Amino acid sequence: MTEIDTLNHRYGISGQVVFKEGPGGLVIVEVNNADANATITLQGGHLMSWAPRGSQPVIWLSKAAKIGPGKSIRGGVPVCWPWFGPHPEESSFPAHGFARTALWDVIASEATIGGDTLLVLRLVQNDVTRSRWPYSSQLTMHMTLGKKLGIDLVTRNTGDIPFTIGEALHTYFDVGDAREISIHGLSGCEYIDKVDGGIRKRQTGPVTFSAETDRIYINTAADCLIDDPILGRRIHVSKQGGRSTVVWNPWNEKAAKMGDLGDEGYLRMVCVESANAADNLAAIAPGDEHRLQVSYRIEPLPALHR
Ligand code: TA6
Repeated sequence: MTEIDTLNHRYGISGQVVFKEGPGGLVIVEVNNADANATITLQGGHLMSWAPRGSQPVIWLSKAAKIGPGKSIRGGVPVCWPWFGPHPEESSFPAHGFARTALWDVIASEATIGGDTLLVLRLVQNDVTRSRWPYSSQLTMHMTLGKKLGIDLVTRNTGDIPFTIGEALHTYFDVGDAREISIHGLSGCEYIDKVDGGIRKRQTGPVTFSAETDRIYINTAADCLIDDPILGRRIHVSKQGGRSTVVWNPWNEKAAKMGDLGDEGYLRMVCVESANAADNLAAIAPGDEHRLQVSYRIEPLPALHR
């Protein structure tokens, strides 16, 4: 029995959860229920797409994404763990940690009575991960897929040494035109402006985009709203357990150098990342569990905001 056969036998749900070989030879799981469809690769525990039934996709995936073994995928919901950004000491370690390119396995699947699909994945630890993270820990991810998308990233300290993590659900949202959107919920928050030498500033009003934008908003538990007048919708980005929100769009010049964002792809995406980064790293004591939770949903953009 192949790995995919075994996965379908143990965790497949007829007509709702199907494991198959996907792009780049990666194992993917396709989720289809009455309220939504989604695609996740087991490499990275990486949700690549989510669309509520009858809606434009909410999660953006680059048409030029390079999908294959060991490669980070441009788009979807990359899992940044156990550090965010460059490793604080080891420049040879991968940016944003190793979870997004490591193998994850499935530990549960369920068709919930509410009509959602629940998938629970666990990071597979091996010599490579242990060489980069010398602590006893377990990382699991609980995805609830339906009219809303819920993701819980759960870190458990299974050893007797305390540790501190940086993390983010580095979500790429699909927008009609990044030049026309506005992000609400961060006004008054302090942020680190990575495009302006990392100096600290304070947000006034909504976040709008006309150039490369790369900001770590700190000490904020606020939900965010992405108002999109082109697609006529509002994306609610709710979080629990995250004290930072990262907002990123590479804009044209950086996008052109990246090679996997596609032509003008930067105009169709914005990253609003629920995180614990910079000043907000999460300390986890032995035996404790830390949960970073997000919930995304869409509604028509209220007429007043069009
Ligand atoms: O979250 C924003 C950011 O840290 C940017 O600085 C940029 O590096 C982006 O992540 C993408 O990083 P990646 O390693 O996926 O190319």
